[in-house]
Amino acid sequence: MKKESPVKYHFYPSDATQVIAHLGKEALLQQLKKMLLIRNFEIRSEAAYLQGKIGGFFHSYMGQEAVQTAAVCSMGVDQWWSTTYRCHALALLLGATPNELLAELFGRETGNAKGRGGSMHFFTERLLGGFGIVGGQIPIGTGAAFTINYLKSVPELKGRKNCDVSVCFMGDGAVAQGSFHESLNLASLWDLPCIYVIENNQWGMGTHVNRAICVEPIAENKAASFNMKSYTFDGMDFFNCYVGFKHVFEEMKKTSRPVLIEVVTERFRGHSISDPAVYRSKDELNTCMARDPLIIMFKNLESAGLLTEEQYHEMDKEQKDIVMAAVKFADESPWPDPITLEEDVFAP
Ligand SMILES: Cc1ncc(C[n+]2csc(CCOP(=O)(O)OP(=O)(O)O)c2C)c(N)n1
Repeated sequence: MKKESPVKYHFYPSDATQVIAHLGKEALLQQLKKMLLIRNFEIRSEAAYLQGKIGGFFHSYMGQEAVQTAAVCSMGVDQWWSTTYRCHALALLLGATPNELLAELFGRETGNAKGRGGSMHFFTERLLGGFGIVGGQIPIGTGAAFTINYLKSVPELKGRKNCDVSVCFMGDGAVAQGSFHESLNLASLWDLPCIYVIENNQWGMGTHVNRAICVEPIAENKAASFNMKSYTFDGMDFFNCYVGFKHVFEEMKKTSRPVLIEVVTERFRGHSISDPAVYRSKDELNTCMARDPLIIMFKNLESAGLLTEEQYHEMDKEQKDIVMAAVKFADESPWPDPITLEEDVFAP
């Protein structure tokens, strides 16, 4: 059960009007389109799961769309990225196609990991995964940041293609893991350009964050013990996340100092598809869904005269059609040939 939560967050200051002027109409519509693609992807895959077309674990990113969309928009695809099992959105944002991701969920040969990984293990050239172990990606993201510095410091490797930063997303539940503390300690000691992002969606499975983590706001309280700067963003507001991530990114390119960010957000579904979320009342859910990140973005664009409600629904329908076509593609794709079962297995 949830306890009363009097947490006072200090969000990084932002002004939607300035972001609208800075990014311009086309770029903003592209971002909204991406958020609509993610939402439709989650809705249609959930339906396919309930029809028995998908097996295994399934964790929806619905409600959190603004966070990773803004992060990728502000830093560009070409960084190192790592995240949890809640990885559908990040894979889409980093260029994986709806076809290959749906096929992966369906366990088909045409899938993103040839049908072997499923929902929790999407990857792209820059996405190091999709991790099922809570906190498992934190040392990986830290190692990627180490690589960035290493490539810069070894003269023979200086010509190699490199990134500016490593961005490592985690849930609030991961903060209590040892891997969090070891990683942030080393990142600070070694000046690693790693942006650690806690997506605080208030719950770790059915346990409310204020029953699991002893200090809140989390980043604000924890960062000092790693000699890091901290920031807090409003995860339901694309504009706030965009301004905050952009600031951190530009600062890190100059300092190479790691940073701890807490993004306050909400998941609109249970922890996973098999969680009916009875620990959260209907009223609580309605309150958080009233701050739907897609609607907040739409309302801002509408009041700036960049989008009408009709155009918004058209965009939504376009993205729905793309996802429906991907569901068909997945459904018609072949199963992996059993003879290939031992391919890509590295264990001796
Ligand atoms: C090391 C480890 N312990 C426990 C689990 C079981 N488990 C899976 S998800 C989860 C909750 C994590 O919550 P949080 O980090 O807040 O992420 P969210 O699911 O809210 O995005 C737990 C305890 C696990 N996968 N790995």
